[in-house]
Amino acid sequence: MTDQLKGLFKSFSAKGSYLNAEPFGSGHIHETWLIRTAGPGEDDYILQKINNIVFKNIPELQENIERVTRHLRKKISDIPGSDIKRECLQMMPAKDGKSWLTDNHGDNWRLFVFISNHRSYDIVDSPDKAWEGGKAIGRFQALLADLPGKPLHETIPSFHDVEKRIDTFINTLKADPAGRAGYTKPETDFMLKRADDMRIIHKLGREGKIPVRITHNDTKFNNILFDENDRSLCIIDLDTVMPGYFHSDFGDAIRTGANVAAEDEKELSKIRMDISLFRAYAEGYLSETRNTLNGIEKEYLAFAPLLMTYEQAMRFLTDHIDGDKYYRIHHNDHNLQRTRAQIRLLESMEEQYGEMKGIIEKLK
Ligand code: ADP
Ligand code: GN1
Ligand code: MG
Repeated sequence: MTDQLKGLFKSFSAKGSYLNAEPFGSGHIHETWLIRTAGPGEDDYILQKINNIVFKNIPELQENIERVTRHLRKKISDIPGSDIKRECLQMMPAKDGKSWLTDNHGDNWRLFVFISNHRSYDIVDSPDKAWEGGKAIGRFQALLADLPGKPLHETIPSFHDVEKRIDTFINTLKADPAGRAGYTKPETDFMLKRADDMRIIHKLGREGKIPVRITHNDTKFNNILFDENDRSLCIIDLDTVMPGYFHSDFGDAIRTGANVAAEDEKELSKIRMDISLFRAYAEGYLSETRNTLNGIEKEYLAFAPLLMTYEQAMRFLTDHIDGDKYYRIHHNDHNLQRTRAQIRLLESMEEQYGEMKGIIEKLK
């Protein structure tokens, strides 16, 4: 493997002599390696094998990231005092000029400059970090609002279309390819009972009351990197930047950034949405987006975390019933454990929904 990674690294136009490689991060989708270089002052790199079951059209995927990073680079460079090297993801081209390369097994690889001295959090432990995260996502959305040119490609069709997710779930349940539908009945019933309530944001979207904008679509908290002083630094994982509703970004960040426990916590009693983290995140987010969001978008902001937690529980459960084809798992029942944790988190949000609405009402 080491020889292969070294060979791949050398096929990119990156400065620096290869020292070693190690698996890196806790992402669920790609195979990610940190490539260390030997010389002092040389950049390190992130080498990724792109998951081509999840992303079926690699040229379109890469074209989106090229356009988005080019635009962000230009805008962030114009901000006085910005540190462009650490505030914007940078992809290095392969020696043939393309932004990815295909190896002799047909796997696709890409290389990013490693953002040095960053911190990354799977669990958020203070309102200050939550506020920073909210501000970072709001700013990211604002920076992309004037992306020039044609619409971005839909890298995963209907990614946050909960109505399609519900249909896929029901079809998977009927097909039951791994014989798991029987024992997951309690979780299935929980999901189906809430299905109708979850359609509201998409209904408002269809009616033109909530606009389609450019969104990140995977605002899991560990996709926001922080600096040594715990100030937000850079938004990464740009694979799903495409047209969407702001609610997806707000909701998914709360799902991961206001949960006091891990996304897959086994001990369900440890899982809870912390209302002070919710408030801090919302404050940071609205400090950037207050003047952009329309009245109906604001009215449904408090609902977004419930929707995204529901959708995530359904995605994990669908994958479990389907025989674990989508997410990287670390043990047999991992997707079921993740489902149960998300269900518990959703219950905690439901218990606090009145308070969440009150907070947004005051802040908006
Ligand atoms: P996945 O879709 O699998 O989550 P990511 O693109 O988020 O893949 O990368 C996985 C992890 O690798 C991230 O959570 C982060 O820890 C790390 N990472 C990715 N890109 C960079 C980068 N340019 N600099 C530093 N760390 C990075
Ligand atoms: C995946 O790529 P990563 O690990 O940041 C997934 C998200 C899920 C998340 C759940 C492209 O995010 O949609 O919310 O896992 N990304 C994709 O942890 O499906
Ligand atoms: Mg990620």
